[in-house]
Amino acid sequence: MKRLLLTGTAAAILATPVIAGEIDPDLRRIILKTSDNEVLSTLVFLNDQVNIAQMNAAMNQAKVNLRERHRLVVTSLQEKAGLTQGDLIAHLTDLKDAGRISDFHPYWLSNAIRVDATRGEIVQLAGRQDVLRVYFNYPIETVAPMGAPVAVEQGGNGGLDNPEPGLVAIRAPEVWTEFGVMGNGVLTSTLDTGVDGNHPALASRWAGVADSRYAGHPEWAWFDPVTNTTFPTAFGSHGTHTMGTVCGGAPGDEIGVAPGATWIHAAVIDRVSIQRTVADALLAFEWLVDPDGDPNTNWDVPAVCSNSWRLVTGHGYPPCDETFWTHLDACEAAGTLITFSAGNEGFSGLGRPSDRATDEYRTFSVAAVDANQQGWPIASFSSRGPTNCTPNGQPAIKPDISGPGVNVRSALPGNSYGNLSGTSMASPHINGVVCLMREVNPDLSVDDIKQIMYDTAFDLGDPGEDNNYGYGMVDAYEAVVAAISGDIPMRLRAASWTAGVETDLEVFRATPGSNVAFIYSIQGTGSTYVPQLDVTVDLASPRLAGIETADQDGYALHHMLVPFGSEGTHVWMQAAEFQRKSNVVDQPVEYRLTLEVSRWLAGVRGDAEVFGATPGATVAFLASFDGTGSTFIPQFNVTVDLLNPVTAGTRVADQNGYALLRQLIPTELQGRHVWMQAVEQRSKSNLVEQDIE
Ligand SMILES: [Ca+2]
Ligand SMILES: [Ca+2]
Repeated sequence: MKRLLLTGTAAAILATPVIAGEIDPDLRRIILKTSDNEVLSTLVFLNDQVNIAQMNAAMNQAKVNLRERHRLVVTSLQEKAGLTQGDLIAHLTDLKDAGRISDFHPYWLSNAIRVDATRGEIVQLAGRQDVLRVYFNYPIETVAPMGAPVAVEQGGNGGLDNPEPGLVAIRAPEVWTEFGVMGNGVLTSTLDTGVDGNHPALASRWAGVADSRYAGHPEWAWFDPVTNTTFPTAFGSHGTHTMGTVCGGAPGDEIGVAPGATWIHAAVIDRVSIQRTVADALLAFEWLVDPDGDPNTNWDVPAVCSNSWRLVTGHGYPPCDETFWTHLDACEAAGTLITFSAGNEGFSGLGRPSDRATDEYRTFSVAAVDANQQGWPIASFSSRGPTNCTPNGQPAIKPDISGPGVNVRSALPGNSYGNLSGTSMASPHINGVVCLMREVNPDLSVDDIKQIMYDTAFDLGDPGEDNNYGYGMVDAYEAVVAAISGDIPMRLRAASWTAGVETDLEVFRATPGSNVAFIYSIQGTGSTYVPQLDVTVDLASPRLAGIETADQDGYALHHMLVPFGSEGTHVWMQAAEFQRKSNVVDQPVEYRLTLEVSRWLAGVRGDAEVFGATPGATVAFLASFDGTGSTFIPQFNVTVDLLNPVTAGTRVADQNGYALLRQLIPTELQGRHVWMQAVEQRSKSNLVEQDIE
């Protein structure tokens, strides 16, 4: 067992009994490396938090409009903070007056207080009854673009006649011309490095000048807690470029997806030498969710906020950290869709909070593709999934959606334009598509907008959702068409298909109370009319897995035992109800047993390993020198894919379903070709085929 040796004081501090709250494990590690007098910035979360998930579900069910959502969420959060923070604030005020802590700041978006203090004071605060947990207040930073901006001429590209390749790829110009929809009347936002408010692509649509309701209140449209400016200013080129992609458009040079939208901005990221932290971002989200400070108005609340920054491991920020999640959930419940760039770390993984996959919709994470190339290949730098930040720790697919992010031309401070690459450039494209959707359907909920984007995305890479592209390239045209109709398709989700194992088929957004048929095909896709349901499904020779009745939320679940016989092939699944059908899910049928065999060298010991067996079951390792075929093995009640199989050996699978056969390969087998398969009761593995060397 590993033993952690602690120096005297640190050990004594962490040995202090914690009565109610606790210190986050990462803060504990930091405390151990901190001296007694050093001031640490922390976020103290109170015990009593609004249950946003429950509130959001109730509002979804009641189809509460955005204005009412905004009011309910903001007032609930503010009331919670007001009712529960009094004692702690009084205590912190005393501590500050006595010189025992440096500073503190209360929040309401999450029921939390930033406290800057020495480790001794922090540990004591964590012990309070009203404290849930104390976190380190980590630094944050932009997803730095790949390389410096490459200046390009204004008007040399772009415009309605010659739009940017990225805009064409996501079909934004088709939305502009066919529907006249450009995001007019929609308010958008970003949290970034500031924006050049004089840039011709953006100046006229800064909400502070575009909308008379802001007269005398620039602070409702521009948030700068660092230097308290009152007019949009660029503190780096990043924020001007990303906002340009959202809604930029000097007349005749529309560089943005939604060049009719107005914008507000919080300049809280990478303020040059001033390090920004989670607490600053929390302050910005608190502003964003109600800029005019009046919960009864929601004209001031942006439809969407794209974030081209993240919390990184380089700063010690741990994977899957949930510190940040509550603020984002509150913003989304109040009606503002939040997107994050996946990150520019390629296969080394996703940034935080892009790595979160606690459900289908959070955190909405954006990959970058090269829209200048045919087939829109994934950018090499685009952070790949999967993630393990899931409720059960099992891997989940990330990111969620793709947008153009290679050599994207947009605005740069000082009336110029330039190309940048990065997932930072992809996320604003998604922001712009949300603006277009909200223009045609202002009350679409955040979850519905994301679902429509998933359903209408142009699939790239491996069929279906994948760890490079998510659901694929966002399709502004199809997304707007779906938003106009408001008909959000029924959605089928299928767990993995493993022969001989029970699987779950889930349907969302069925008609409440209707009969949902779960169907599958092992013959591929086609077009088959189903008279009982009066619907034409997209499957060839469909088979019925079962019928379930959708509940009041339109949810239906079917458990089925995946039949043997199609292992190693594909299955296509679809759900249908009267006159409606779901998406098609296309999956490989997996083997329950996986066989792995080392190289066979005559005269040398060879290993054959089986994974995924039933613990305690007898596993037979079969070999055939006659090739593949179809042979029924009565003892195991299974038909194997071998001709004239011989049993190389049997083993009992251990508690992890693992079995190993280690055998000397007879020298006389040299030069032969062998096919191998493993079987247990009613289950067989993949085939392994090799030459014996
Ligand atoms: Ca308001
Ligand atoms: Ca795909």
